[in-house]
Amino acid sequence: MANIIKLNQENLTEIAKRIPCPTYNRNNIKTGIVHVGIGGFHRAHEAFYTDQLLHDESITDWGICGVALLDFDTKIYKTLKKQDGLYTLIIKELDGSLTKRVIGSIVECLFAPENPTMVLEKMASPDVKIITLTITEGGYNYNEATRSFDFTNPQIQYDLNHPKTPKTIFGYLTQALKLRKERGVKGCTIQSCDNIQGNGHMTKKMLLSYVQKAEPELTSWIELNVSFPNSMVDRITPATSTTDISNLKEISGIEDAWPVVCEPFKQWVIEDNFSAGRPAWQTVGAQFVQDVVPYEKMKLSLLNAGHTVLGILGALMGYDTIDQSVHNPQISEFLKNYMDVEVTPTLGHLEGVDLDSYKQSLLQRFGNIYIKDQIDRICSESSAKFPIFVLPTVYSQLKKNGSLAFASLVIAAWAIYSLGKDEHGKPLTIKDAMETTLNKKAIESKENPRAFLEIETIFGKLKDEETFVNAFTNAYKKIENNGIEKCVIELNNKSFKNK
Ligand code: CS2
Repeated sequence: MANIIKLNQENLTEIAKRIPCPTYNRNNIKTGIVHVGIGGFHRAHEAFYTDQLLHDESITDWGICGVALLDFDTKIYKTLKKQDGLYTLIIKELDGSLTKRVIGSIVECLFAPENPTMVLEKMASPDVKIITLTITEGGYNYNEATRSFDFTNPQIQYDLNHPKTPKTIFGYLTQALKLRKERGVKGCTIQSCDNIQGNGHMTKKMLLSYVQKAEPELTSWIELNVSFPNSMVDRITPATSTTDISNLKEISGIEDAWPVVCEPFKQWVIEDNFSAGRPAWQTVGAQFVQDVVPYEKMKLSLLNAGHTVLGILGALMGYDTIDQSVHNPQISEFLKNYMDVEVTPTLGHLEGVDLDSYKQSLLQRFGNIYIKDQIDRICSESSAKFPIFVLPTVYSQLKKNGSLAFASLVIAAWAIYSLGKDEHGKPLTIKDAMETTLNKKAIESKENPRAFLEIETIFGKLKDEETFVNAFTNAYKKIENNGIEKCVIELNNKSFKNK
Protein backbone atom coordinates (compact mmCIF):
# COMPACT_ATOMS: atom_id res chain seq x y z
CA MET A 1 0.00 0.00 0.00
CA ALA A 2 1.65 3.20 -1.18
CA ASN A 3 0.59 5.99 1.12
CA ILE A 4 -0.67 5.76 4.64
CA ILE A 5 -3.78 7.80 5.39
CA LYS A 6 -4.67 8.93 8.90
CA LEU A 7 -8.22 8.19 9.89
CA ASN A 8 -10.22 11.38 10.36
CA GLN A 9 -13.20 13.18 8.81
CA GLU A 10 -11.10 15.13 6.34
CA ASN A 11 -9.56 11.98 4.87
CA LEU A 12 -12.77 9.97 4.72
CA THR A 13 -13.27 10.29 0.94
CA GLU A 14 -9.77 8.93 0.33
CA ILE A 15 -10.21 6.15 2.86
CA ALA A 16 -13.52 5.19 1.23
CA LYS A 17 -11.51 4.13 -1.83
CA ARG A 18 -9.94 1.45 0.36
CA ILE A 19 -12.61 0.23 2.76
CA PRO A 20 -16.32 1.04 3.22
CA CYS A 21 -16.96 4.29 5.08
CA PRO A 22 -20.09 6.11 6.21
CA THR A 23 -21.86 7.43 3.13
CA TYR A 24 -24.20 9.65 5.17
CA ASN A 25 -23.32 13.26 5.89
CA ARG A 26 -22.04 13.15 9.47
CA ASN A 27 -22.40 16.93 9.79
CA ASN A 28 -26.16 16.57 9.48
CA ILE A 29 -26.48 14.04 12.25
CA LYS A 30 -27.80 15.35 15.56
CA THR A 31 -26.97 13.67 18.84
CA GLY A 32 -29.97 11.73 20.15
CA ILE A 33 -28.06 9.24 22.29
CA VAL A 34 -25.47 9.82 24.97
CA HIS A 35 -23.41 6.73 25.52
CA VAL A 36 -21.24 6.27 28.61
CA GLY A 37 -18.30 3.88 28.23
CA ILE A 38 -16.77 3.99 24.75
CA GLY A 39 -14.74 0.80 25.00
CA GLY A 40 -14.46 -1.88 22.35
CA PHE A 41 -17.79 -3.52 23.07
CA HIS A 42 -19.89 -0.41 22.53
CA ARG A 43 -18.03 0.35 19.34
CA ALA A 44 -18.54 -3.20 18.01
CA HIS A 45 -22.18 -3.30 19.01
CA GLU A 46 -24.51 -0.34 19.56
CA ALA A 47 -22.37 2.09 17.56
CA PHE A 48 -22.16 -0.47 14.74
CA TYR A 49 -25.95 -1.01 14.65
CA THR A 50 -26.48 2.75 14.76
CA ASP A 51 -23.99 3.35 11.96
CA GLN A 52 -25.91 0.86 9.81
CA LEU A 53 -29.11 2.68 10.62
CA LEU A 54 -27.75 6.12 9.74
CA HIS A 55 -27.13 4.90 6.20
CA ASP A 56 -30.85 5.49 5.76
CA GLU A 57 -30.50 9.16 4.81
CA SER A 58 -33.87 10.06 6.29
CA ILE A 59 -32.56 9.28 9.77
CA THR A 60 -30.64 12.19 11.23
CA ASP A 61 -31.64 12.30 14.90
CA TRP A 62 -29.76 9.38 16.33
CA GLY A 63 -26.09 10.24 16.42
CA ILE A 64 -24.14 9.18 19.48
CA CYS A 65 -22.20 11.38 21.88
CA GLY A 66 -19.58 9.10 23.44
CA VAL A 67 -18.71 9.92 27.04
CA ALA A 68 -15.50 8.74 28.66
CA LEU A 69 -16.35 8.75 32.36
CA LEU A 70 -13.18 7.71 34.15
CA ASP A 71 -9.63 9.08 34.27
CA PHE A 72 -8.64 5.68 32.99
CA ASP A 73 -10.52 6.46 29.75
CA THR A 74 -8.24 9.37 28.76
CA LYS A 75 -6.59 7.40 25.99
CA ILE A 76 -9.73 6.31 24.21
CA TYR A 77 -11.17 9.81 24.53
CA LYS A 78 -8.08 11.45 23.05
CA THR A 79 -7.90 8.90 20.26
CA LEU A 80 -11.51 9.27 19.23
CA LYS A 81 -11.37 13.04 19.51
CA LYS A 82 -8.37 13.18 17.22
CA GLN A 83 -10.10 10.89 14.74
CA ASP A 84 -13.37 12.89 14.83
CA GLY A 85 -15.13 9.96 16.50
CA LEU A 86 -14.20 7.64 13.62
CA TYR A 87 -12.69 4.19 14.00
CA THR A 88 -12.33 1.02 11.98
CA LEU A 89 -14.32 -2.06 12.87
CA ILE A 90 -12.47 -5.21 11.85
CA ILE A 91 -14.66 -8.31 11.80
CA LYS A 92 -12.64 -11.51 12.01
CA GLU A 93 -14.63 -13.99 9.97
CA LEU A 94 -14.56 -17.72 10.68
CA ASP A 95 -12.48 -18.39 7.54
CA GLY A 96 -9.81 -15.93 8.63
CA SER A 97 -10.78 -13.14 6.25
CA LEU A 98 -11.25 -9.64 7.61
CA THR A 99 -14.25 -7.44 6.93
CA LYS A 100 -13.37 -3.83 7.63
CA ARG A 101 -15.42 -0.69 7.71
CA VAL A 102 -15.18 2.77 9.19
CA ILE A 103 -17.93 3.52 11.69
CA GLY A 104 -19.28 7.06 11.86
CA SER A 105 -22.12 7.02 14.37
CA ILE A 106 -20.13 8.56 17.23
CA VAL A 107 -20.49 12.18 16.19
CA GLU A 108 -19.31 13.80 19.42
CA CYS A 109 -17.01 12.84 22.28
CA LEU A 110 -16.77 14.20 25.81
CA PHE A 111 -14.34 13.53 28.62
CA ALA A 112 -16.20 13.76 31.91
CA PRO A 113 -13.21 14.30 34.27
CA GLU A 114 -12.20 17.33 32.17
CA ASN A 115 -15.62 18.86 31.75
CA PRO A 116 -18.38 17.49 33.96
CA THR A 117 -20.73 20.39 33.21
CA MET A 118 -20.63 19.71 29.50
CA VAL A 119 -21.53 16.09 30.10
CA LEU A 120 -24.41 17.07 32.38
CA GLU A 121 -25.67 19.59 29.83
CA LYS A 122 -25.49 17.03 27.07
CA MET A 123 -27.40 14.45 29.09
CA ALA A 124 -30.01 17.09 29.90
CA SER A 125 -30.34 18.29 26.31
CA PRO A 126 -33.87 18.05 24.86
CA ASP A 127 -32.41 16.43 21.73
CA VAL A 128 -31.12 13.53 23.79
CA LYS A 129 -33.73 10.83 24.14
CA ILE A 130 -31.63 7.90 25.31
CA ILE A 131 -28.65 7.49 27.61
CA THR A 132 -27.01 4.12 27.05
CA LEU A 133 -24.42 2.54 29.31
CA THR A 134 -21.57 0.06 29.11
CA ILE A 135 -20.03 0.60 32.51
CA THR A 136 -19.12 -3.07 33.15
CA GLU A 137 -20.77 -5.55 35.48
CA GLY A 138 -18.94 -4.06 38.46
CA GLY A 139 -20.02 -0.53 37.59
CA TYR A 140 -23.49 -0.79 39.09
CA ASN A 141 -22.22 -0.47 42.63
CA TYR A 142 -24.29 -3.41 43.77
CA ASN A 143 -23.24 -5.23 46.92
CA GLU A 144 -24.14 -8.92 46.80
CA ALA A 145 -23.72 -9.28 50.56
CA THR A 146 -26.30 -6.62 51.43
CA ARG A 147 -28.18 -6.99 48.13
CA SER A 148 -28.28 -3.25 47.84
CA PHE A 149 -26.48 -0.13 46.65
CA ASP A 150 -23.03 0.28 48.16
CA PHE A 151 -22.97 3.67 49.90
CA THR A 152 -19.59 2.89 51.45
CA ASN A 153 -17.91 3.38 48.06
CA PRO A 154 -15.79 6.57 48.52
CA GLN A 155 -16.62 7.74 44.99
CA ILE A 156 -20.31 7.64 45.84
CA GLN A 157 -19.64 9.60 49.00
CA TYR A 158 -17.73 12.10 46.88
CA ASP A 159 -20.69 12.50 44.53
CA LEU A 160 -23.10 13.03 47.38
CA ASN A 161 -20.91 15.89 48.56
CA HIS A 162 -20.12 17.34 45.12
CA PRO A 163 -23.30 17.01 43.08
CA LYS A 164 -22.20 19.48 40.36
CA THR A 165 -18.91 17.74 39.61
CA PRO A 166 -19.67 14.08 40.03
CA LYS A 167 -17.39 11.14 39.33
CA THR A 168 -19.76 8.20 39.11
CA ILE A 169 -22.52 7.39 36.69
CA PHE A 170 -25.04 7.74 39.50
CA GLY A 171 -23.97 11.29 40.26
CA TYR A 172 -24.15 12.17 36.56
CA LEU A 173 -27.54 10.63 35.87
CA THR A 174 -29.07 12.17 38.99
CA GLN A 175 -27.90 15.69 38.19
CA ALA A 176 -28.79 15.41 34.53
CA LEU A 177 -32.30 14.18 35.32
CA LYS A 178 -32.67 16.94 37.88
CA LEU A 179 -31.80 19.50 35.20
CA ARG A 180 -34.32 17.94 32.83
CA LYS A 181 -37.02 18.16 35.46
CA GLU A 182 -36.19 21.77 36.46
CA ARG A 183 -36.14 22.91 32.84
CA GLY A 184 -39.33 21.14 31.89
CA VAL A 185 -37.48 18.89 29.46
CA LYS A 186 -39.14 15.54 28.89
CA GLY A 187 -37.81 12.37 30.47
CA CYS A 188 -35.62 9.94 28.61
CA THR A 189 -34.63 6.32 28.48
CA ILE A 190 -31.68 4.94 30.39
CA GLN A 191 -30.59 1.76 28.71
CA SER A 192 -27.97 -0.54 30.15
CA CYS A 193 -25.96 -2.57 27.64
CA ASP A 194 -24.05 -4.54 30.25
CA ASN A 195 -24.09 -8.26 30.95
CA ILE A 196 -26.38 -8.28 33.94
CA GLN A 197 -29.56 -10.25 34.45
CA GLY A 198 -32.35 -7.67 34.32
CA ASN A 199 -29.86 -4.94 33.46
CA GLY A 200 -32.65 -2.37 33.17
CA HIS A 201 -34.10 -3.34 36.52
CA MET A 202 -30.66 -3.23 38.09
CA THR A 203 -29.97 0.25 36.66
CA LYS A 204 -33.28 1.56 37.93
CA LYS A 205 -32.89 0.01 41.35
CA MET A 206 -29.35 1.30 41.84
CA LEU A 207 -30.09 4.75 40.46
CA LEU A 208 -33.19 5.19 42.61
CA SER A 209 -31.26 4.11 45.72
CA TYR A 210 -28.78 6.88 45.03
CA VAL A 211 -31.47 9.43 44.14
CA GLN A 212 -33.37 8.73 47.33
CA LYS A 213 -30.34 9.84 49.25
CA ALA A 214 -29.09 12.60 46.98
CA GLU A 215 -32.27 14.18 45.61
CA PRO A 216 -35.27 12.44 47.20
CA GLU A 217 -37.81 14.77 45.59
CA LEU A 218 -36.65 13.61 42.14
CA THR A 219 -37.74 10.03 42.72
CA SER A 220 -41.35 10.29 41.60
CA TRP A 221 -40.39 12.31 38.50
CA ILE A 222 -38.01 9.53 37.48
CA GLU A 223 -40.64 6.87 38.14
CA LEU A 224 -43.00 8.72 35.79
CA ASN A 225 -40.67 9.99 33.09
CA VAL A 226 -37.72 7.68 32.71
CA SER A 227 -37.77 4.13 31.39
CA PHE A 228 -35.16 1.45 31.90
CA PRO A 229 -35.52 -1.27 29.27
CA ASN A 230 -33.82 -4.59 29.87
CA SER A 231 -31.67 -5.86 27.05
CA MET A 232 -29.46 -8.72 26.01
CA VAL A 233 -26.31 -7.70 24.18
CA ASP A 234 -23.88 -9.95 22.41
CA ARG A 235 -20.75 -9.71 20.31
CA ILE A 236 -17.37 -11.11 21.31
CA THR A 237 -14.94 -8.21 21.23
CA PRO A 238 -11.40 -9.01 22.34
CA ALA A 239 -8.94 -6.29 23.25
CA THR A 240 -7.28 -4.74 20.19
CA SER A 241 -3.68 -5.88 19.83
CA THR A 242 -0.75 -3.92 18.44
CA THR A 243 -0.71 -6.43 15.57
CA ASP A 244 -4.30 -5.51 14.69
CA ILE A 245 -3.23 -1.87 14.50
CA SER A 246 -0.12 -2.50 12.42
CA ASN A 247 -1.90 -4.93 10.07
CA LEU A 248 -4.54 -2.33 9.30
CA LYS A 249 -1.80 0.12 8.46
CA GLU A 250 0.23 -2.31 6.36
CA ILE A 251 -2.61 -4.01 4.51
CA SER A 252 -5.10 -1.18 4.04
CA GLY A 253 -2.81 1.82 4.49
CA ILE A 254 -5.01 3.23 7.24
CA GLU A 255 -3.54 4.70 10.38
CA ASP A 256 -6.10 4.18 13.09
CA ALA A 257 -4.78 4.42 16.65
CA TRP A 258 -7.56 2.25 18.07
CA PRO A 259 -9.53 0.05 15.71
CA VAL A 260 -11.97 -2.45 17.20
CA VAL A 261 -11.83 -6.16 16.41
CA CYS A 262 -14.77 -8.52 16.85
CA GLU A 263 -16.48 -11.69 15.74
CA PRO A 264 -19.05 -11.76 12.91
CA PHE A 265 -21.91 -12.80 15.20
CA LYS A 266 -23.99 -10.11 16.86
CA GLN A 267 -27.25 -10.04 18.75
CA TRP A 268 -29.28 -7.40 20.51
CA VAL A 269 -32.62 -8.20 22.10
CA ILE A 270 -34.30 -5.21 23.69
CA GLU A 271 -37.44 -4.70 25.71
CA ASP A 272 -39.57 -2.19 23.84
CA ASN A 273 -39.89 0.31 26.64
CA PHE A 274 -38.58 3.71 25.54
CA SER A 275 -40.13 6.74 27.16
CA ALA A 276 -38.98 9.29 24.58
CA GLY A 277 -38.86 7.36 21.31
CA ARG A 278 -36.09 5.24 19.88
CA PRO A 279 -34.18 4.50 16.69
CA ALA A 280 -35.60 1.81 14.42
CA TRP A 281 -32.73 -0.52 15.34
CA GLN A 282 -34.95 -3.45 14.27
CA THR A 283 -34.31 -2.48 10.64
CA VAL A 284 -30.66 -3.33 11.13
CA GLY A 285 -31.09 -6.59 13.01
CA ALA A 286 -31.96 -5.79 16.64
CA GLN A 287 -34.98 -7.63 18.07
CA PHE A 288 -37.59 -5.81 20.13
CA VAL A 289 -39.54 -8.07 22.47
CA GLN A 290 -41.96 -7.76 25.39
CA ASP A 291 -39.89 -9.86 27.75
CA VAL A 292 -36.15 -10.07 27.41
CA VAL A 293 -35.46 -11.92 30.67
CA PRO A 294 -35.25 -15.45 29.20
CA TYR A 295 -32.83 -14.29 26.50
CA GLU A 296 -30.60 -12.59 29.03
CA LYS A 297 -30.60 -15.64 31.22
CA MET A 298 -29.67 -17.87 28.32
CA LYS A 299 -26.86 -15.63 27.15
CA LEU A 300 -25.37 -14.91 30.55
CA SER A 301 -25.46 -18.46 31.81
CA LEU A 302 -24.32 -20.10 28.59
CA LEU A 303 -22.11 -17.66 26.70
CA ASN A 304 -20.66 -15.57 29.48
CA ALA A 305 -20.42 -18.45 31.94
CA GLY A 306 -18.98 -20.55 29.10
CA HIS A 307 -16.29 -17.92 28.70
CA THR A 308 -15.59 -18.01 32.41
CA VAL A 309 -15.30 -21.81 32.38
CA LEU A 310 -12.88 -21.74 29.44
CA GLY A 311 -10.99 -18.81 30.91
CA ILE A 312 -10.43 -20.12 34.43
CA LEU A 313 -9.69 -23.74 33.46
CA GLY A 314 -7.59 -22.61 30.51
CA ALA A 315 -5.61 -20.14 32.62
CA LEU A 316 -4.66 -22.83 35.12
CA MET A 317 -3.54 -25.09 32.30
CA GLY A 318 -1.38 -22.32 30.87
CA TYR A 319 -3.39 -21.27 27.81
CA ASP A 320 -3.48 -17.65 26.65
CA THR A 321 -6.57 -17.53 24.46
CA ILE A 322 -10.12 -18.87 24.55
CA ASP A 323 -9.76 -20.79 21.29
CA GLN A 324 -6.75 -22.68 22.68
CA SER A 325 -8.80 -23.62 25.70
CA VAL A 326 -11.86 -24.81 23.78
CA HIS A 327 -9.70 -26.77 21.37
CA ASN A 328 -8.58 -28.95 24.26
CA PRO A 329 -11.11 -31.79 23.74
CA GLN A 330 -11.47 -32.45 27.46
CA ILE A 331 -12.23 -28.83 28.24
CA SER A 332 -14.77 -28.57 25.45
CA GLU A 333 -16.40 -31.80 26.62
CA PHE A 334 -16.49 -30.35 30.12
CA LEU A 335 -18.10 -27.17 28.85
CA LYS A 336 -20.73 -29.15 26.92
CA ASN A 337 -21.50 -31.15 30.04
CA TYR A 338 -21.70 -28.05 32.18
CA MET A 339 -24.12 -26.45 29.72
CA ASP A 340 -26.27 -29.59 29.29
CA VAL A 341 -26.28 -31.00 32.80
CA GLU A 342 -26.22 -27.90 34.99
CA VAL A 343 -27.31 -24.84 33.02
CA THR A 344 -29.97 -26.12 30.62
CA PRO A 345 -32.31 -27.43 33.36
CA THR A 346 -32.35 -23.94 34.89
CA LEU A 347 -33.45 -22.19 31.70
CA GLY A 348 -36.93 -23.54 31.09
CA HIS A 349 -38.59 -23.18 27.73
CA LEU A 350 -37.44 -20.33 25.54
CA GLU A 351 -40.01 -19.43 22.94
CA GLY A 352 -38.50 -19.47 19.47
CA VAL A 353 -35.00 -20.49 20.59
CA ASP A 354 -33.41 -23.78 19.64
CA LEU A 355 -31.15 -24.27 22.66
CA ASP A 356 -29.19 -27.13 21.14
CA SER A 357 -28.16 -25.12 18.14
CA TYR A 358 -27.48 -22.10 20.35
CA LYS A 359 -25.04 -24.15 22.44
CA GLN A 360 -23.53 -25.61 19.29
CA SER A 361 -23.00 -22.15 17.85
CA LEU A 362 -21.30 -21.02 21.05
CA LEU A 363 -18.68 -23.73 20.72
CA GLN A 364 -18.06 -22.62 17.17
CA ARG A 365 -17.79 -18.97 18.19
CA PHE A 366 -15.42 -19.76 21.06
CA GLY A 367 -13.36 -21.85 18.66
CA ASN A 368 -12.79 -19.04 16.12
CA ILE A 369 -8.99 -19.17 15.94
CA TYR A 370 -8.69 -15.72 14.42
CA ILE A 371 -10.37 -13.93 17.32
CA LYS A 372 -7.67 -14.80 19.81
CA ASP A 373 -9.80 -13.58 22.69
CA GLN A 374 -7.45 -13.14 25.63
CA ILE A 375 -7.99 -15.35 28.66
CA ASP A 376 -6.72 -12.39 30.67
CA ARG A 377 -9.65 -10.34 29.40
CA ILE A 378 -12.15 -13.06 30.20
CA CYS A 379 -10.81 -13.66 33.70
CA SER A 380 -10.53 -9.96 34.49
CA GLU A 381 -13.05 -8.72 37.06
CA SER A 382 -14.16 -12.27 37.80
CA SER A 383 -15.39 -11.07 41.18
CA ALA A 384 -18.13 -9.14 39.36
CA LYS A 385 -18.72 -11.87 36.77
CA PHE A 386 -19.13 -15.05 38.83
CA PRO A 387 -22.18 -13.74 40.73
CA ILE A 388 -23.90 -12.96 37.44
CA PHE A 389 -22.67 -15.67 35.10
CA VAL A 390 -22.15 -18.77 37.26
CA LEU A 391 -23.71 -18.47 40.71
CA PRO A 392 -27.35 -18.18 39.55
CA THR A 393 -26.94 -21.68 38.08
CA VAL A 394 -25.61 -22.91 41.42
CA TYR A 395 -28.56 -21.40 43.31
CA SER A 396 -31.08 -22.92 40.90
CA GLN A 397 -29.46 -26.33 40.99
CA LEU A 398 -29.32 -26.23 44.79
CA LYS A 399 -33.03 -25.51 44.90
CA LYS A 400 -33.88 -28.53 42.83
CA ASN A 401 -31.18 -30.83 44.20
CA GLY A 402 -29.52 -30.86 40.81
CA SER A 403 -25.91 -31.50 39.84
CA LEU A 404 -23.33 -28.97 41.06
CA ALA A 405 -20.15 -30.81 40.20
CA PHE A 406 -19.12 -28.85 37.12
CA ALA A 407 -19.84 -25.41 38.56
CA SER A 408 -18.11 -26.35 41.82
CA LEU A 409 -14.99 -27.40 39.99
CA VAL A 410 -14.86 -24.08 38.15
CA ILE A 411 -15.33 -22.09 41.35
CA ALA A 412 -12.66 -24.16 43.10
CA ALA A 413 -10.38 -23.61 40.11
CA TRP A 414 -10.98 -19.88 40.51
CA ALA A 415 -9.87 -20.08 44.14
CA ILE A 416 -6.63 -21.70 43.02
CA TYR A 417 -6.28 -19.28 40.10
CA SER A 418 -6.50 -16.45 42.65
CA LEU A 419 -3.20 -17.61 44.13
CA GLY A 420 -1.70 -15.98 41.06
CA LYS A 421 0.12 -18.83 39.29
CA ASP A 422 -0.85 -21.38 36.67
CA GLU A 423 -0.11 -25.07 37.14
CA HIS A 424 3.30 -24.67 35.50
CA GLY A 425 4.24 -21.99 37.99
CA LYS A 426 3.88 -19.12 35.51
CA PRO A 427 2.48 -15.92 37.08
CA LEU A 428 -1.06 -15.02 36.05
CA THR A 429 -2.11 -11.45 35.36
CA ILE A 430 -5.06 -10.93 37.65
CA LYS A 431 -7.04 -7.77 36.99
CA ASP A 432 -9.78 -7.46 39.53
CA ALA A 433 -11.12 -4.69 41.73
CA MET A 434 -11.11 -7.27 44.53
CA GLU A 435 -7.68 -8.69 43.75
CA THR A 436 -6.26 -8.24 47.26
CA THR A 437 -9.19 -9.91 49.01
CA LEU A 438 -9.28 -12.71 46.47
CA ASN A 439 -5.61 -13.39 46.96
CA LYS A 440 -5.83 -13.25 50.74
CA LYS A 441 -8.76 -15.66 50.80
CA ALA A 442 -7.08 -17.90 48.24
CA ILE A 443 -4.09 -18.22 50.56
CA GLU A 444 -6.35 -19.04 53.52
CA SER A 445 -8.10 -21.63 51.36
CA LYS A 446 -4.94 -23.70 51.13
CA GLU A 447 -5.52 -24.63 54.79
CA ASN A 448 -9.27 -24.46 54.72
CA PRO A 449 -10.84 -24.36 51.24
CA ARG A 450 -14.17 -22.95 52.38
CA ALA A 451 -12.42 -19.69 53.38
CA PHE A 452 -12.72 -18.58 49.76
CA LEU A 453 -16.51 -18.75 50.05
CA GLU A 454 -16.44 -16.31 52.94
CA ILE A 455 -16.13 -13.39 50.53
CA GLU A 456 -19.68 -12.34 51.09
CA THR A 457 -19.77 -9.59 48.48
CA ILE A 458 -19.30 -12.34 45.91
CA PHE A 459 -20.85 -15.47 47.39
CA GLY A 460 -23.56 -13.99 49.59
CA LYS A 461 -24.79 -16.78 51.87
CA LEU A 462 -23.49 -19.68 49.79
CA LYS A 463 -21.01 -20.56 52.51
CA ASP A 464 -23.96 -21.82 54.57
CA GLU A 465 -25.14 -24.25 51.88
CA GLU A 466 -23.54 -27.49 53.01
CA THR A 467 -24.19 -29.36 49.74
CA PHE A 468 -22.39 -26.72 47.78
CA VAL A 469 -19.61 -26.25 50.33
CA ASN A 470 -18.89 -29.99 50.22
CA ALA A 471 -18.85 -30.10 46.44
CA PHE A 472 -16.55 -27.09 46.38
CA THR A 473 -14.20 -28.45 49.04
CA ASN A 474 -13.94 -31.83 47.31
CA ALA A 475 -13.26 -30.19 44.00
CA TYR A 476 -10.63 -27.93 45.57
CA LYS A 477 -8.77 -30.84 47.14
CA LYS A 478 -8.91 -32.87 43.96
CA ILE A 479 -7.45 -30.05 41.89
CA GLU A 480 -4.67 -29.62 44.44
CA ASN A 481 -3.86 -33.33 44.44
CA ASN A 482 -4.36 -34.27 40.81
CA GLY A 483 -4.21 -31.09 38.77
CA ILE A 484 -7.09 -29.51 36.88
CA GLU A 485 -6.97 -31.63 33.73
CA LYS A 486 -7.42 -34.92 35.57
CA CYS A 487 -10.40 -33.49 37.44
CA VAL A 488 -11.94 -32.35 34.18
CA ILE A 489 -11.46 -35.84 32.68
CA GLU A 490 -12.86 -37.53 35.76
CA LEU A 491 -16.05 -35.45 35.67
CA ASN A 492 -16.45 -35.97 31.93
CA ASN A 493 -16.19 -39.73 32.41
CA LYS A 494 -18.71 -39.72 35.23
CA SER A 495 -21.11 -37.68 33.18
CA PHE A 496 -20.66 -40.05 30.22
CA LYS A 497 -21.59 -43.04 32.39
CA ASN A 498 -24.73 -41.26 33.59
CA LYS A 499 -25.93 -40.47 30.05
C1 CS2 B 1 -17.08 -11.94 28.26
C2 CS2 B 1 -17.90 -10.90 27.54
O1 CS2 B 1 -16.20 -10.30 29.68
C3 CS2 B 1 -16.49 -11.48 29.57
O2 CS2 B 1 -16.28 -12.29 30.44
O3 CS2 B 1 -17.84 -13.09 28.46
O4 CS2 B 1 -17.18 -9.74 27.33
C4 CS2 B 1 -18.40 -11.44 26.19
O5 CS2 B 1 -17.36 -11.54 25.27
C5 CS2 B 1 -19.49 -10.58 25.64
O6 CS2 B 1 -20.52 -10.47 26.57
C6 CS2 B 1 -20.00 -11.18 24.35
O7 CS2 B 1 -21.22 -10.68 24.07
